[in-house]
Amino acid sequence: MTDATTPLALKIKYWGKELGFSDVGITNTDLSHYEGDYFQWIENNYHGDMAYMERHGTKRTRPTELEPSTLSIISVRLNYLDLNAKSPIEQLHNDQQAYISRYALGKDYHKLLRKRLQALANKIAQEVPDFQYRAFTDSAPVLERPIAEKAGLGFTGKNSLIIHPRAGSWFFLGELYTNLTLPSDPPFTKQGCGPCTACIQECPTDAILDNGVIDARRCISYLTIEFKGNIPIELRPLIGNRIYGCDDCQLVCPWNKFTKPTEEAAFKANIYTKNSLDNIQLLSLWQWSESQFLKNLEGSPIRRIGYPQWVRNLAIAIGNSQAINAEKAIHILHTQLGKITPLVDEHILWAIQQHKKPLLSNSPNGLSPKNYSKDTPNQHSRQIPFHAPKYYLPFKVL
Ligand code: B12
Ligand code: SF4
Ligand code: SF4
Repeated sequence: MTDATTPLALKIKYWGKELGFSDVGITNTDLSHYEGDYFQWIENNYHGDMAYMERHGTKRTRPTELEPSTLSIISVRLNYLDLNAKSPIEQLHNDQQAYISRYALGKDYHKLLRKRLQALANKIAQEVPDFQYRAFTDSAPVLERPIAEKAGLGFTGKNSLIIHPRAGSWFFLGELYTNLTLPSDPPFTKQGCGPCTACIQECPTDAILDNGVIDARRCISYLTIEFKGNIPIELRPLIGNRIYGCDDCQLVCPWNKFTKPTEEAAFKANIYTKNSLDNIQLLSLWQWSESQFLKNLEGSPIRRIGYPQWVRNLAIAIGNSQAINAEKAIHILHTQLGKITPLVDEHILWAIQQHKKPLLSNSPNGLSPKNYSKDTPNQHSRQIPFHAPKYYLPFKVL
C-alpha cells in the first residue's frame, strides 16, 4: 500500500504492478547514445518496405520532438508467453502444423496495453493535477527498446530483443511519456549474452547480421507480417511452417529458461476455443474462406495482415511441408488458384512446384525429402527444417 508520504516514482511502480504490468521502470528523454545506430540502420535500408520507420526523422530518437512536454518516460513490460499452450518446439518441427508466433496466439496486445497504460495514467492524474502524458505501445515513432534498456527493464540481446536476466524476453513493451520530473532507474549497461551466439547461429534466414543488428528484409517476422509483396524465392524454403512471425531467436536463448508465464487471459491460446492457434494444421487453415478468416480471428493481431497475405504465407508453408502428401498438397493448393490476387497465385504456383519436384524425381513413394540447403552470407549451409541443439524454455512447454 502507498500513502501520502511515499515518493511518486515508487507509487507509480506499485500501481503499475497492481494493474498487472510485469515490471515498470523510469528514465529521462536522452536517447542520444542510440541515435547513431538507429539512423545507420535506416541508412543501410535494413527496414525494407517499412516506410513508417524513416518517416518521422528524429522524432523517434528525441522524445521531446514528438511530445514537447515530456520530462520523464515510464517504461512498462508485460509477459505474454502462455506456458499452457502446446509446445512451440513440437509445432515448429511438425510441418503439417502451422507455427504462429507465441505473441499472436491470443488477442491483440495493442488495445490491452494501451488501456492499461491509460489506467496507470488515471491513477497518476488523481495525485498530480496538471499531469500530462501520452501512452504508446508499438504504435508511434518511439524507440521502445532503448527506452526499456535505459529504464532498467533489461539489456539488448544479440537478437536485438530486450532480455531481463530474471524473466527472459517474452514480453511486450509500452510507455507513458510524461511531464513529471521523476528519478531515473539505473539502466542496463552490460549486455548479458557473453560468448553465446545461439540466436545468430539458429536464425533460419541469417537475419541477425551482427550483435543487435537485424536486417528486417531477411527476418521471417517481417516477411510474414509486415511485407505485402513477393517473398524472395531463396527465402521461401527457409520460412518452413512459420505462417505468422517467428520466435526462433527467443526459443534458443538461454535466458528464456527464466521466462515468467503470462497472467493475462487475453494472451492465452485457449481464448479461441474453436481454433486454438497453438495446435492447428496448415490444411485446415487453408480451408478458411475470407469471412471465416475474419470471424475466426476476431480480436487477433493476425487479422491485420489481411486474407491475401494470410493465404500467401500458408501457400509457402504448404509448399515447404514434407509431411503433407504431395498429390494432396497439389490438389488442395489448386483450390485457391485464380481466386485472390496474381501475387498470391504466384506463391501458390511456387508451392505446387515444390511438391511436383519429388513426384518428378521418381522416388519410390514420391515423397523424397526436399533437401534444401542454404547458401548464406556467412557461408554455412544447413538442412531445413533445422533442429537447434538446445531450446530454452521452462520445462513445462518443451
Ligand atoms: C520495426 C520492428 C520490427 C521489425 C524490425 C526488428 C528490429 N530488430 O528492429 C521486425 C518486423 C523484423 C520485427 C520483428 C519482431 N518484433 Co518487432 N518491433 C519493431 C518496432 C516497431 C521498431 C523497432 C526498431 O526501432 N527497430 C530499429 C532498430 C535499429 O532499433 P532497435 O532494435 O530498437 O535498436 C536499438 C538497439 O538494438 C540499439 N543497438 C543497435 N545496435 C546495437 C548493437 C549492440 C551491440 C547493442 C547492445 C545495441 C544496439 O540501438 C538501437 C537504436 O538505435 C518495435 C516497436 C517500437 N516502436 O520500438 C517492435 C518490437 C521491437 N518488436 C517486438 C517483438 C516482440 C518482435 C518479434 C519477437 C515478433 C515475432 N515473434 O515475430 C520479432 C523479433 C525479431 C527480432 N529479433 O528483432 C517487441 C520487442 C519486445 C522485447 N522483448 O524486446 C517490440 C518492442 C514491440 C512491443 N511494443 O512490444 N519488429
Ligand atoms: S525472428 Fe526469426 S527470422 Fe527474425 S531474427 Fe529472429 S530468428 Fe531470425
Ligand atoms: S541467444 Fe545468446 S546471444 Fe542470442 S540474445 Fe540470447 S544470450 Fe544473447
